[in-house]
Amino acid sequence: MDTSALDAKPQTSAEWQEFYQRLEGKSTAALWEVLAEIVPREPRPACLPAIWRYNEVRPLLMEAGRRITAKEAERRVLILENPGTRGMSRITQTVYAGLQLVLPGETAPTHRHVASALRFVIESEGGYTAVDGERTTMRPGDFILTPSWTYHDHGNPGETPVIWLDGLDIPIVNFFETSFAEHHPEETQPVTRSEGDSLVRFGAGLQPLEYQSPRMSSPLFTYPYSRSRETLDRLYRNGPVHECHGVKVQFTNPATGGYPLPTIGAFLQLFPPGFRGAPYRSTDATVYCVVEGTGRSHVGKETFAWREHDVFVVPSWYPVSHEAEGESVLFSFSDRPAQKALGLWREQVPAGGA
Ligand code: GTQ
Repeated sequence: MDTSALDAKPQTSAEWQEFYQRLEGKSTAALWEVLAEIVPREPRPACLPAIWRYNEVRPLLMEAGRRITAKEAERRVLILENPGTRGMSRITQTVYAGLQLVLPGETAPTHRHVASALRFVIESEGGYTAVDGERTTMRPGDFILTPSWTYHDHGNPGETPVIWLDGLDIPIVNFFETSFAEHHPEETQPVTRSEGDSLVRFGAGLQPLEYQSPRMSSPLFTYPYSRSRETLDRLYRNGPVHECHGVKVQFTNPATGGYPLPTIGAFLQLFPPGFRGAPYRSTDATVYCVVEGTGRSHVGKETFAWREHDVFVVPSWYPVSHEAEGESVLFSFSDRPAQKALGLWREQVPAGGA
């Protein structure tokens, strides 16, 4: 490939600068000065590899719990802000992540917004989230959806703090400038369907005869860890184990076989004891949350040692390789469905491998 246009050098002479000033005066600019930056040869992510250690962030979340109620805050959440994009309320360029706390006896009021959300439960003994009139009890490791524009509220009738990882497509919605949000007339929305209803209707490889997908998200709201963990366990016994990913599955919309949300995909993977994964990269910057075990992940030039509930992020096109001590499980999510829908997604597995 020739290099001229993609690697242009700036024109600095007084004569050029005078021309550029006249361009600026008419709201125009020289493409050749910025081409290499706006059409890079490969992704140049603004976000950086980073890790949030649960034992460091949890005390801050609990302090927030002493300072403000869930009701006052609307949502009591510590945003996990990427160090490369501070102040922008995001963990990657396209995805938001936060740790949400609901204390015993608290509720977080009912609202809805265009942004889609996922919850990955970290601590809960009887907390719930309600979506469209159906409550779902939260258990550690459960994956729960709040599709776009569905009313949702959270509550904790139990006796211990409830904490989960939030993942939302807020930066995508705001990039397109398409955000709407509103409160429900009632602080806690009425329960109109029995607990487990969506799991009964859609969680057994069956669906009601008359079902026609009313929206782009999965009609199944909750993916209990008891089920997904057993799937990983059996897949591990049946093999094979991928050289990069270990035993990896993706959460699906059971009505379509596609992703659970139109903008965010989510994954669960198991590493056998002593796993040493080969490097892999893809264009979807990925947020990982450790569910079980301890290990290390190499992300570009960084190495993150991780343990249960730690969150770390792998930016777009950074090589990542995972190593596990004992048997370990990682949850992850990214904007992969949005990239695929737009024809943007690429991945690279080791040459000759996989
Ligand atoms: O639970 O509805 O972390 O609206 C950010 C915005 C959680 C929520 C967040 C939200 C929510």
